Amino acid sequence: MTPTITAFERSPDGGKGLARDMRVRWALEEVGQPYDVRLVSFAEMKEPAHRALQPFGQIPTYEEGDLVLFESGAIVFHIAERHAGLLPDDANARARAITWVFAALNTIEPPIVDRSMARLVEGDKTWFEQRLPDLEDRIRDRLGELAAHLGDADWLDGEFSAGDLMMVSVLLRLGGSGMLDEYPNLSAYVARGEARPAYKRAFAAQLAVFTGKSPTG
Ligand code: GTB
Repeated sequence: MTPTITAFERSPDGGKGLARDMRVRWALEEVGQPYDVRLVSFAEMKEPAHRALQPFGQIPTYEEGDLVLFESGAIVFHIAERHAGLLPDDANARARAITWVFAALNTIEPPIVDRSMARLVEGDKTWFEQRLPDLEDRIRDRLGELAAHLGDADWLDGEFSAGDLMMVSVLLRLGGSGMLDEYPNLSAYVARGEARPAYKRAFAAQLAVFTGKSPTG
């Protein structure tokens, strides 16, 4: 059964792939599962019909038959569980890969989101420029720790997994900040993720929503 996901009708990032449907698209591309996309406006996201799928009135959602999921982490985990390619077969390696999904969402993403939200909501306040270094130092603490763990490995724990997919997706949210450049092994890690054919297909598909052009040209 072909699943349907939801995405922004018009993403505020202008097609940079930063909205959270991108990680779901990437996971579906990695496992070779075709999918449909239903685009929703900001107004539609807050309507009862969408809230029945996503109680918080957000994207992405995932519908597959009578299964409805929300939360990008839960959706990616579901895809990884149902298809080969994103989780190792070995039980312990699988548990570690899942741990990295949680680490990306619970340990790395929160300070990155704090910085983005501060910029969005408080960017015009007089005290914003004073607050920014603290927000960025909190991100740097985590990036330094992550960089130390990664070392010169290609991926966080052996083969590429859902943990890497989620971590790269989260780190990409720092694009334009210059912060990733301070950690050359993390920059290279993110570049390896972006170089994956599945990532490129997912990126082209979400960009096509914005440009109106077909991803295949
Ligand atoms: N925890 C949920 C999940 O992981 O699925 C969070 C979902 C979420 O935050 N969805 C956002 C949304 O629907 C879109 S992705 N927001 C609308 C609302 O809450 O009313 C967050 C996002 C939005 C825009 C950019 N951007 O423009 O760069 C980046 C990320």
